[in-house]
Amino acid sequence: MTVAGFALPENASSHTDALFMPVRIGPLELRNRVVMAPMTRNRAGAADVPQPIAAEYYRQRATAGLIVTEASQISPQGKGYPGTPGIYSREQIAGWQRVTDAVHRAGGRIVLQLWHVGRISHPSLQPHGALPVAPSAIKPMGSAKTAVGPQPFVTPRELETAELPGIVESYRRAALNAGEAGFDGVEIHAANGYLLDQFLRDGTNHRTDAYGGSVENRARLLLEVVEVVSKAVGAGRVGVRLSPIGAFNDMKDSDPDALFRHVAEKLGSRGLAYLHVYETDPNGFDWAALKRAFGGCYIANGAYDKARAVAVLSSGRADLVAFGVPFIGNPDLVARLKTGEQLAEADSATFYGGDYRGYTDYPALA
Ligand code: 8OZ
Repeated sequence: MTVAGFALPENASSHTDALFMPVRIGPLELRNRVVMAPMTRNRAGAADVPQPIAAEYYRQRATAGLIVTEASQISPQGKGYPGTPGIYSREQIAGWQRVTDAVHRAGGRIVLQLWHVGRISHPSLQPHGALPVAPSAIKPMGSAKTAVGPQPFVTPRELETAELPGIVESYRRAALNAGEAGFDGVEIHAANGYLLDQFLRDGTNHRTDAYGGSVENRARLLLEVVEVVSKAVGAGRVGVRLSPIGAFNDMKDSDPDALFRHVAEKLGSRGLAYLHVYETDPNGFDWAALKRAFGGCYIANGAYDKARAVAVLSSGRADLVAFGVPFIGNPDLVARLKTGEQLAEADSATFYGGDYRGYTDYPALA
């Protein structure tokens, strides 16, 4: 992994400069260290095609050093919510091309987040009403978000070992599609209780084959995906997102320190663009040790405000910081962080689904 221009100059005129220093990640030149975090917005159209309004939404936010798109299913089986976009059909590639063109014309950089939801789905969202699939037949607590509202989760079908090469192949294909759609890279979503995270953590993985049991075995599927995706688009264009202690989607692990140290070390040897970490509790885990284990570019995420972002960069504990909700209400978040301008509050009623309202109608400051 190459990260040039990485160290912050000793004579930076103010610590806030840390956020606005350009950085090179693999082949990508980023204009600042403010990342737009991936956020599900549920506004894709028929056949899970991103609509023209998505191009407008991302273009408005193109002053981010890097945009990570909303999670996008790599296959029909990978879908778990209404209105999420895919990256497996010609129409979806064409829809995403509008997005990457708009962001690039505005001078921005954008990577696509590759997603398979595993058990966080419902037969009504699956091809032919099939059961969702997972490492083990363990039903999550809670409800799936279906087209007709919340429905209790069902017990997923345990994937056969012989099916796993097909899943890996879907990731490879999706990464190639992302390249064709003009993305600068891809982020493999291995966080928040979706399929790859379900394999990593032992609350959801009770397998007895080579993909379950030891931390080495539980990390195997993720590392196979990283391998083929890196071959497809170049390791320097591949990031991975983790959430080591996130409980969302009914997740737990008996020893997250050991598991994620192993995962970070293995990922660190692959020449990846970055590791993107959802730090769900700033004090609940040794994030610095995770960055050291990885050894490359680390993107911190999790309710950061300007002061904490500047502090985490200045301390060397992270190299970039991703902001989520602040980017919804503030398309010009980078400018507002720079000037110290007041941030607009985003309306959570329009986070998931709907139209342009709460999506492309948040103004930038004049
Ligand atoms: C919120 C609602 C639906 C999906 C994640 C992709 O948490 C998601 C997601 C978040 O990673």
